[in-house]
Amino acid sequence: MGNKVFLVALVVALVAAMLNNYLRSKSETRLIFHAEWYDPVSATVKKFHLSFFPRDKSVEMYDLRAHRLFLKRMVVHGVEERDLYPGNTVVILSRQLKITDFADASTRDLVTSSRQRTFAMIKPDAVPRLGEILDFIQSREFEITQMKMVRLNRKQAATFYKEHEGRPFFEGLLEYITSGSVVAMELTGRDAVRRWRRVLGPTDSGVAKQDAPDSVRAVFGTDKQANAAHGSDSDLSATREIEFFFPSSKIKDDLLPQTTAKLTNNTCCIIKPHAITAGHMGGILKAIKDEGFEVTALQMFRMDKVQAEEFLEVYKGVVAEYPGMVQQLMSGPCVAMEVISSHEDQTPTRFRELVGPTDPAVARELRPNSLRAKFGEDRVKNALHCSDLPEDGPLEVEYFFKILQ
Ligand code: 3AN
Repeated sequence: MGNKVFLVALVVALVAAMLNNYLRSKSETRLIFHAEWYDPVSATVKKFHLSFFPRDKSVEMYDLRAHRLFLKRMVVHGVEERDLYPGNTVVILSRQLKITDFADASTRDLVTSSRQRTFAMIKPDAVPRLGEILDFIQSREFEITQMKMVRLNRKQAATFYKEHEGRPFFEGLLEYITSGSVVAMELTGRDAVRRWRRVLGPTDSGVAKQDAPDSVRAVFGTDKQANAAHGSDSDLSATREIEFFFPSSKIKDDLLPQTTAKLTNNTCCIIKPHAITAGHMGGILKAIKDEGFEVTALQMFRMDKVQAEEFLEVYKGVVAEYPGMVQQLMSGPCVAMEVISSHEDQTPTRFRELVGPTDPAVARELRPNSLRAKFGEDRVKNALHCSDLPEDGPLEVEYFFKILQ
C-alpha cells in the first residue's frame, strides 16, 4: 500500500515537473536570428538559426543546411542581448558569427523597438570635451554603435544642412561646421530620436542654460551656433544623416567626409571592446587629454578574425596571450585613435608610459595612475593597445585610417 502511494506521488511529481518545464519553455522569450559563419576548413559559409534566451542568457544554434541542432542550448560567456541585431557579429565558441536578419516577426518587433537609431554629431567647439560628452551620452543609456571623427568640406556641409539653405544663418553655419573636426555618431536605444533631442536641449545654448540646465547644449555649448551637438529631428532624418556619414554602400569619395588623421609624428591607440562595453571610453579620453595628448583621429571598427590576426601578427608565437588578444579584439566594437603631442618624436614613448605595464595587476602596483591600472582587468582585457615602437605608430595609424577605410 505504502509503495503504491509513493509511486503515484512520484508519477504526479514527474508529470507536474514536465508540465512546468513545458509551460515555461512555451512562455519563455526566445529571440531568433539568421546567422552565418565562414568555415575556413571547408571554405563554405554555414547558415544557422541563432536563438537567444534572455532569461538565462543562453544560446542555441541550428544548422539550416544539415537540418540538425549544431549547438545545444548553453550559456556562452560574453554574448548579451544588446549584441544581437542584424549587421552585428558575435563570437560563440571561437566562431565569429555574422547576424544577417531576424528569423521571426516577434524578434523583429522586440529588437527594433529597443534599438531605434539616431544620428548625433559633436560640433567643433565641443570636440575637445569629447570624453565628458561620451560619459554624458552613456549615462543616458544610449549605446554608441558607430563613431568617426571627420572634417567636413563646404560642399559636404551644404549637403548635410541643405534644408537650411537660404536661411540668414546658413553661411555662418557652414563656416563654423567646417572650421574643425566633428565627431559623427550613431546612437542606439529605446526611443533614441526623441530622447536624444531631449538630452540635447534647446537649439540656443543660452536658452538651454536657463530652461534645461542639465542638457548637453547647456553644459557644453555657448550660443545659437556653437551649441555643442546635433541630433536628428525625426526617424527619417536619422536614416538620411546616418547614411551620409556611414554609407552602407560605396559612394563617391568627394561626398564622404574624410578622416582627420595626420599620419605622421603620431602613435596609435586602440580602446579594446571590453573597455567600451564597460563604459570606459569617456574616462580614457579624458585621461588622455588631461595628460597633454591630443586625439587627432578616431573611429569605431568591428574587426573580423583575419583583420585582428593581421593587426596583432607581431605578437604571434611571442606572447602567450596572442590567441586571447585576437579573440578580445574581434569580440565587439573597438575604437582606434591617432594620438599626437607637443613632444613630437617622443610621443610614442611618453604615451606608452601613460598606458602603463601590460598586466593591469602590475600596473596597479607600479604605476597606479596609468590607464591600464585604472581601466584594465587582466593581461588580455587590459583596456588598451598602443604602439610598441615609435616606428610602429604611423604604420598602425595607417592600417586603420587608410587601409581599412
Ligand atoms: P536643431 O539643431 O536644434 O534642430 P535647427 O535644425 O533649427 O536646430 O538648426 C540647425 C543648426 O543651425 C543649429 N544646430 C545651429 O547650429 C544653427 N542655427 C539654427 N538657428 C540659428 C540661428 N538663429 N543663428 C545661428 N545659428 C543657428
